[in-house]
Amino acid sequence: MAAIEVKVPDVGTDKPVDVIEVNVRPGDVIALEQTIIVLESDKATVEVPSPVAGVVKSVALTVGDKVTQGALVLVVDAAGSASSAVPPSPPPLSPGGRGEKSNGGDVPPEGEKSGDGFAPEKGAQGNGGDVPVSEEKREDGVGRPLAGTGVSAIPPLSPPGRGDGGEGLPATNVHAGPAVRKLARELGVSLAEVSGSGPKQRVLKDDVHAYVKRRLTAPAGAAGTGLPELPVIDFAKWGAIEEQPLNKLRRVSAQNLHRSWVTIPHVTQHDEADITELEDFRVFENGRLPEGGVKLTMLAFMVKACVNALQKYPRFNSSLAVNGETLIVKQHWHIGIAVDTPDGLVVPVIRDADRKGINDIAREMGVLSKKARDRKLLPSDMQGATFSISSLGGIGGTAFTPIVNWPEVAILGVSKAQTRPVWDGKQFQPRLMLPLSLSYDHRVIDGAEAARFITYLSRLLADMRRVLL
Ligand code: CAO
Repeated sequence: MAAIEVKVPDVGTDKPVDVIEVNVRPGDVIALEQTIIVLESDKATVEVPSPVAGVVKSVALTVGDKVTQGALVLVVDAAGSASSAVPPSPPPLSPGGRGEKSNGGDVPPEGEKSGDGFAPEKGAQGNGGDVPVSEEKREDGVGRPLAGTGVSAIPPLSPPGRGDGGEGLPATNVHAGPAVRKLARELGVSLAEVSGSGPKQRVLKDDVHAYVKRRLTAPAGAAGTGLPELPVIDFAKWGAIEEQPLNKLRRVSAQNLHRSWVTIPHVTQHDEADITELEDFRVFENGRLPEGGVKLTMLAFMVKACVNALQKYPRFNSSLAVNGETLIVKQHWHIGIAVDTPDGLVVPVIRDADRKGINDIAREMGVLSKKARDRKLLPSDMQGATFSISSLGGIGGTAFTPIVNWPEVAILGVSKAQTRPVWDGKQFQPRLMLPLSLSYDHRVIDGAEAARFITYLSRLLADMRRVLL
């Protein structure tokens, strides 16, 4: 192995130029023509390619240094080479533009050479001006159909048309070197969206990597849905209006509901339970309540039946990890109950419902719904639910599609029970039928499993003795 000194090539000016990126470190294995540093003059930036392949022994420059031709850049251990090497002079590149590889052999495109050998900033994409690079000319394949498939290649992370990386349009206001622009294009990142941590807010490679990492690890949905922004509409154009600011509860629950709706693939499975006997029992029990006794509600029975069904079908009592790779199955059964208040919807939680009797659940629900309406719920009263129930049965309706209360994976909607004629095989019988609507996260729960869950739940409600089995 010979130690080769790599020096700054002729960059077309005698004036010192800034070192704005150092792309290698001691110990790195570098390839021939791999970019080792990026230099910047007043007018443009160029990548300096390595004239040798080998292992970097030492790096003589740091970001911020000013250098002229002949300054030492690196010492590289390379076999069978001379003891000193100067990289081929980079062509007068425009940032991120044509000839990005800076292989020195390229003839500078006509009309791009500026006085100091650096290309002018205009036409930052190197296509000779502000004209977008046509799809055929894109090197990175973004937006082009994959050969023979008719399917588009990986779409850019950012919406198109917002600068570099989108549709090949120049991100003219972004301060970034060619290597960074190339990287951004390869990753489909719009540099306009990346905050630069370098001098003068220059975007560095690390900034692009950090941006991609942030986007990939952001909770699903938080990184944007890709939907076009909603236009602001002036409704007063069509008649009188009154603007009512939303209170904090409504604003927060709107955000949560929206996030759940756009990030969870919802399916709702409907069924009905014959609660004729259960209702008779409930009414009978309530009729002989002792003084100050707690009224048994249908919802309290629902909670108990749901816990039983959740124990039989544990995936319904789980959460999907944010990375989408793990299912967290909970071995505690905390049931959230949607409560309608004048200020908006809240979901207090009945903890450890598996260990409580129906009377206790009914009592606790009474306490929690009063606290909700008196605005006395604490944040801790509303945390940790593993499954939720939303009952509109006291109001009316035949079915609805409740929205899964993320991070839960399922929610049961209950509508108004009605006495209906039900065929028993010989004749119609008047039966009290309770409509159930089970919404679930289809990433976690299959349709067949949901059908089994709701069928099982209906059977339990038809004969609550099954809960004891
Ligand atoms: N079918 C028919 N009648 C029902 C019923 C059902 N499924 N559920 C309750 N009822 C009747 C009860 O029998 C009771 O009637 P009586 O006063 O004659 O006995 C009445 O409705 C009130 O019932 P309840 O006291 O048991 O209260 P509830 O269980 O219906 O509801 C609560 C409690 C807190 C869930 C409810 O007050 C509430 O806030 N519901 C709205 C929840 C909501 O907004 N969900 C939507 C979320 S998504 O936007």
